[in-house]
Amino acid sequence: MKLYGYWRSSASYRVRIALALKNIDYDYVAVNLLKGEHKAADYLAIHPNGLVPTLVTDDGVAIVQSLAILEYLEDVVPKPSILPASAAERAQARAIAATIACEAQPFMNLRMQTFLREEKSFDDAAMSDWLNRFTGAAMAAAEALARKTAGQYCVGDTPSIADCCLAPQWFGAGRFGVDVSKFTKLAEIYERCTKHPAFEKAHPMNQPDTVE
Ligand SMILES: N[C@@H](CCC(=O)N[C@@H](CS)C(=O)NCC(=O)O)C(=O)O
Repeated sequence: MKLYGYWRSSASYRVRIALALKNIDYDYVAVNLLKGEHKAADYLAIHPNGLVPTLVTDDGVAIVQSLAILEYLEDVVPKPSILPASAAERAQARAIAATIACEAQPFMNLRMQTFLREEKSFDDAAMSDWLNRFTGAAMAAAEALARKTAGQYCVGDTPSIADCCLAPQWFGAGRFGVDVSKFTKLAEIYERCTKHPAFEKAHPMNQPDTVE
């Protein structure tokens, strides 16, 4: 398999965690977002929306959208599973993953921030308001959901797709100054994730394209 990603991209980081949890070997192709490589014609041919990540299977199928990639990895390498055992808990793990991936992370995106700063005159204070209002609200929802389902991790005692999304979100929120001080359950789970070897391997600071 081949993963097109960027070291600091939280959506790429989600997929790297799942690959590491499942011990799947893959080739990593760095797509430099700051140089606009995600908008190059050859990359748009595999990801029409010009975002990372993209996973290209051994059969040459390009799969986009990190949540779809996580589900694909679960289908082709079921063990160790990144979904809990019961149907209700699987839905709860997917719900936390979606709350983060669909409702918290998009507000932090490079294209969103570039548009607001360059075309809507957002300064640091306005950007901070924006991020804290919208990303903060979705993270508060994730916190409330995790409080109902968490054991050692977001749902039960095993890392799931919810944790694959939580760790990158926590990292990104820290980068962009989102106030996470009230999210004590997520903080506790994130701390546990940082000690897990798969999360460590997938961490942005440990990638071939990491810039110190
Ligand atoms: N929903 C997509 C989001 C992908 C995404 O937003 N990727 C970001 C990096 S985390 C990106 O490529 N941003 C480039 C840009 O905003 O121009 C997924 O989960 O894969």
